[in-house]
Amino acid sequence: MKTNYLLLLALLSLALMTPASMAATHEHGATPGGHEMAMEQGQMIMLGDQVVDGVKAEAQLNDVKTAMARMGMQETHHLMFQFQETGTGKTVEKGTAALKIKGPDNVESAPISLMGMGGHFGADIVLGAVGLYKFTIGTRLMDGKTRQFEFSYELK
Ligand SMILES: [Cu+2]
Repeated sequence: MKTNYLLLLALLSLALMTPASMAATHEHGATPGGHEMAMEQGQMIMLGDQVVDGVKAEAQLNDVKTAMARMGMQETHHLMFQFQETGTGKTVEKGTAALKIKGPDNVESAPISLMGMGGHFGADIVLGAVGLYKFTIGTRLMDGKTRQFEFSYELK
């Protein structure tokens, strides 16, 4: 009984901490320059872009280790993707996306669902060891088609 209560408390505090972590990571859609906010927090790393079947995905990694550690959280990076219809140049805001991370140990993570947040999709992730990371992103966006994008990053 007591254990359950403690677990509930832990879950509640987790739920309460999520918005704080998001705010610390960057501003989501509150201003048109949301990404400039992000640049003030740690290092912004561009991972390039890739076009698949009429959609361009642009990936950015934001080093948030210091801000997260200050809040007692273990996440080291905010990974975000911006999708654009190549035909119209329009930013895709709706749809679902999931991420898999393969780390230097060559083990692929379970899918992490990405949250749509003011023009981009993102997640706070842990890159715990130096080495090469492969990010595989599966999407189902505006037209209901599935697409897969791949990015990589070497953590030094
Ligand atoms: Cu984000």
